[in-house]
Amino acid sequence: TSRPSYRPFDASTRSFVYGLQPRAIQGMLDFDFSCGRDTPSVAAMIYPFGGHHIQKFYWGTKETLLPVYTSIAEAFADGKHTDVDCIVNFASSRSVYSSTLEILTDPLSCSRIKSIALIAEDPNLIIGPATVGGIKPGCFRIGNSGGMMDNILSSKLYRPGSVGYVSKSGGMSNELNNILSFTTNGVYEGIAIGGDRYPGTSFIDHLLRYEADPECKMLVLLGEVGGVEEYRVIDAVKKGQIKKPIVAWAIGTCAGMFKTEVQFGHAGSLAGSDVETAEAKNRAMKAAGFIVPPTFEDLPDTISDLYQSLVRKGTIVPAPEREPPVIPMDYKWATELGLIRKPAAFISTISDERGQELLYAGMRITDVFKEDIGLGGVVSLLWFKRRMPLYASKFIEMVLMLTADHGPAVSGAMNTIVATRAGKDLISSLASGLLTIGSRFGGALDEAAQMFSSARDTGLTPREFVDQSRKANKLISGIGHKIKSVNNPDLRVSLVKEYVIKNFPSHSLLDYALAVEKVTTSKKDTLILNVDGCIAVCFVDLLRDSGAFTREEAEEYIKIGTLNGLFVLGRSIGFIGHHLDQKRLRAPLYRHPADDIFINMADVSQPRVLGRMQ
Ligand code: Q5B
Repeated sequence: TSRPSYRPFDASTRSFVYGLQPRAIQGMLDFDFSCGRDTPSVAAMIYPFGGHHIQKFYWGTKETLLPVYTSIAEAFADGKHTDVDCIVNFASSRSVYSSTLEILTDPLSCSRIKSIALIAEDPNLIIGPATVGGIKPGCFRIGNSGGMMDNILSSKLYRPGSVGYVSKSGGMSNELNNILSFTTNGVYEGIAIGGDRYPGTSFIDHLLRYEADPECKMLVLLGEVGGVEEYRVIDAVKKGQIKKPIVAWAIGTCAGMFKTEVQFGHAGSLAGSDVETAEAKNRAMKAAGFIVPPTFEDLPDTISDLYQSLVRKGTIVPAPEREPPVIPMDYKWATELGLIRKPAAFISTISDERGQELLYAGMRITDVFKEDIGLGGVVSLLWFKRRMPLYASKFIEMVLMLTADHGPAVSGAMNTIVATRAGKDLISSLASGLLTIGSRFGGALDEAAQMFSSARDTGLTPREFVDQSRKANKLISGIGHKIKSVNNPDLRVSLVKEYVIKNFPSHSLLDYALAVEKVTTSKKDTLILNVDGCIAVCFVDLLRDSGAFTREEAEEYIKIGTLNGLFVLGRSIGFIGHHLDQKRLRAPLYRHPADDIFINMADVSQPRVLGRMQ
């Protein structure tokens, strides 16, 4: 690049970001856009895990793609990214050593990279460790320096000013950005060298750069208690290496108010000797000709006075202000601030996993187990959004248990088995079985509930109901079974009847259905109240008479088709069992024997002409 060494960052600086830091990168790109840069300051990311891929970011109101490479070598290979000369290394302390070594030892990286935020070696510029980095208004932002975009905009960091500053802390840098935005024409460049006791570069390195850079007109040094870095600046001023006016303050003057030694936030902010105290540093800087305010509170006025005098002298000629482009606010942030709203596309009222604990209809998952509500209780919560009486949730469990399977010969199990033997996976085989559930097999509950309850509600006697159905050529759902009969009773139905008669407060619809069964079995002994029908009428009794539902709710659950769900849920257990069974048996592909299929095909080999008049 053609940049002088004292100016590592300008509006064409391009960088690699080491580490996956999408938020920080978006912040850098938003800053770039606000500065009016033509290209994003981040060219690519380096991340050793997950393979080479691409990530998407906003570029103003549009979007742009950035590649993610697995190594520096890969990033620079084949003549790529020749414009990159800076690396912002976000690697954690665990991996910062190896990643920095990679940057420093890769031959291409070694020759091209001029600055590394956090760690590097001569002749490169070192910023950090333990820093947010720095900012070059209008040009380049290292990582998260400068804070959120609203802060960047209000501190006018989207365009250069005339003041070069150094500080240790990122937080205090933000404060300086703010102070300089209203006391001067703003920041020319600001670097936070980091709170480490042994920073890669120190105040003096950056102040000497600012001194050499003709665009930087005045200096600000915000030092702090601990270390002797401020004295190196004092020496430079005394030796005439720094001639530009410099406002300075060492933070931590309150340390003297404490009886014991005070360690401030940074690792290095501890006075090891008298000269390292903030008081001593402020005295020494003042004596060397720095402009040192009486207190930190006076710092803005002191900076302002110096700035105004430089403007009067013509050293600084403030440029006309320009409005930064509008950066759209991120949707999430705008929502958090309560600035925007949008109607939700979905409404859900049964469960919530967003908080600390999963909730089923408002009940914490730990309470589900603490109160031992069982599977029936969970179904009550997630299907009916309420706790039901114990006998009711036990009834649900009973239904799930006794519908779990009815042998391999029923149509749903057959289809599961055939699908499994065709090589399908568990979910496909299960789905194949479930899709067989219909009005004749296992899916008669809803219609049975509806038919029996409306017949009884309209005052039909059981015989009238049977006759009316026959007249309408309509089979009664819940009546009839392929193999079960009066003489070969379905014991599942007996169990349900027994439980309901013993435990339910009312079983009037069951009684009505049993009276209907008397009529139908008098005609044919297989026309029993079957398992679907029995469960259905009992569930209507539960919905209507348990006291847990209003009448409207009970009718709605019948109308919206809830009850087939009981068979579907229960029988899924059996279908999965049949799938696993076939897998275990290594059952081969099934082909139905042709002699078991009567094939009756019409001969269509000759053209057929319809409606020809003779
Ligand atoms: N008739 C279940 O048919 C079956 C009549 C009827 C009035 C009726 C049939 C039916 C309604 C649907 C229903 C659930 C198809 C069944 C289940 C789960 C399962 C399965 C398992 C498990 C049986 C003979 C004569 C004819 C018909 C008359 C028949 N049904 N009249 N109302 N409902 N029921 N499904 O035996 O005069 O001779 O022409 O559709 O409730 O799926 O274990 O297998 O756990 O897996 O083939 O238990 O009843 O009798 O059709 O030859 O009829 O009875 O009109 O009269 P079938 P069909 P006619 S439980």
